[in-house]
Amino acid sequence: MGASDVLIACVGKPSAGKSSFLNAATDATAKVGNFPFTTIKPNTAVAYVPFDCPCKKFGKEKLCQPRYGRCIDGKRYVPVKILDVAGLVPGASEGKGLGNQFLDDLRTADALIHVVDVSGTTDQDGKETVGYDPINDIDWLRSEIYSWIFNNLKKRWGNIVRRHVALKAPIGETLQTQFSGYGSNLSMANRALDRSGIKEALENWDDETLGRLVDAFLDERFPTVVALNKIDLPDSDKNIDRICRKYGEQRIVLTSALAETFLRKLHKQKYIHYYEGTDRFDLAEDQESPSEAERLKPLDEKTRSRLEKVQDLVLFRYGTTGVQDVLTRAIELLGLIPMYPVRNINNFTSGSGGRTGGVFRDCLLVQPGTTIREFAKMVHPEIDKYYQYAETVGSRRLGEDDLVSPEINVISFKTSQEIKPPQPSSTGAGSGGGPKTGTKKDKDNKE
Ligand SMILES: Nc1nc2c(ncn2[C@@H]2O[C@H](COP(=O)(O)OP(=O)(O)O)[C@@H](O)[C@H]2O)c(=O)[nH]1
Ligand SMILES: [Mg+2]
Repeated sequence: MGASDVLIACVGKPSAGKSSFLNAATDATAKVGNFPFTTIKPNTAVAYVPFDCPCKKFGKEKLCQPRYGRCIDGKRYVPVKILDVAGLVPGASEGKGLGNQFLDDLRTADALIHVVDVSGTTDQDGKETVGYDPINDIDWLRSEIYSWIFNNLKKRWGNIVRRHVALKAPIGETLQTQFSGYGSNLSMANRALDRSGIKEALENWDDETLGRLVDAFLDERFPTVVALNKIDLPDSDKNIDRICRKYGEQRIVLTSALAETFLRKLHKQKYIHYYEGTDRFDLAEDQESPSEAERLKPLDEKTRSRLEKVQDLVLFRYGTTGVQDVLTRAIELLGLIPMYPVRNINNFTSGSGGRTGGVFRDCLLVQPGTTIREFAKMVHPEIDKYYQYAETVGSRRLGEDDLVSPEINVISFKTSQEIKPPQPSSTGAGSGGGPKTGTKKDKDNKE
């Protein structure tokens, strides 16, 4: 994975609906290749996460011109990668171990979506059944990852403590040496330690203390949204209530990958106009005087009755299909801030070398805690090299140690030399100056 891309991994037992979720989340209507990612593996897809675009606040909706993704009436759809992680088989920690491919995939992920079949119609191996309790699946994934990390630490604990004492290292650094293999960085290791509330010296930790640390590390390293999928099936209802009561609603989203795929397909085929992420769609008979391009086709009886079913079982009951909500929730858990670098802080264009480029052309998802100077480097290495100062709306100057935030998400960098525009490449994926989705990983790796 490119160090600067946000990657969300879909995990879950076989037949939970991972591939269906990926399909549903992938926008078939977007232009092919309309994203900045240069490498897309076969089991990876690109989804678009909505944010409020500043074009709305500044009355520039008509001029807004995203280089990647799109902007519809002030809703900005920013590309992120999602990965279909197959190969998670139950009973792994009792001998079989988590598969290597599975662990490799996990290491590259910024956040996880745990897809759970909430209907109880598939057993722990993904085989058809009735009345299976999906709570088993939820607990099971976390305990698998927990055991993987706990056992690895435990095996080497004697050595870890000896080395720690000999080097007189801060605890965070000792832990990071152990956690780096899971895709951690120093600030993450330190946050895990803080979160655990552990105050004892490392040499006095017992298994319970170590367990608390691993728990805290899991929360920091693998923020997880649980997608309770297949809510369209009749048996789902009773399980949903029970699960939400047990786990709280913060990390749980109800989804029907099937319903979302169906709605998007009808949209693409121009039978309906589906407003993604809502409970609304238009039919041909709802249109008053559509332009030729917008005109919808009439539905046949069979499709119409399927659509009514989706409306009754999913949209009316739960508000949305949940697919977009899962992605939004994952980005929220990561705390990523959409940042909009522009060349001209007055008209928000990004032209260079005499050309005028689109308004709010670029959007980067940035980790909280990133400084303005670090952000400059993410936008373009040459901006860092020739950096003079940064300003936000109203030509207000920012310090290079100020932190990025939603309040100052439109930023222009002044440099001592003109920055060359990125070379357009054949894939449309700019390498140099293209908008990147930055995560704390790139930043911390350079610490
Ligand atoms: N009713 C219903 N079926 C679904 C839903 N999502 C997936 N499925 C079905 O569940 C089965 C397994 O889905 P798949 O995406 O292949 O699961 P994976 O093994 O986790 O990738 C397929 O028959 C899907 O059509 C859903 O939201 N509702
Ligand atoms: Mg699959």
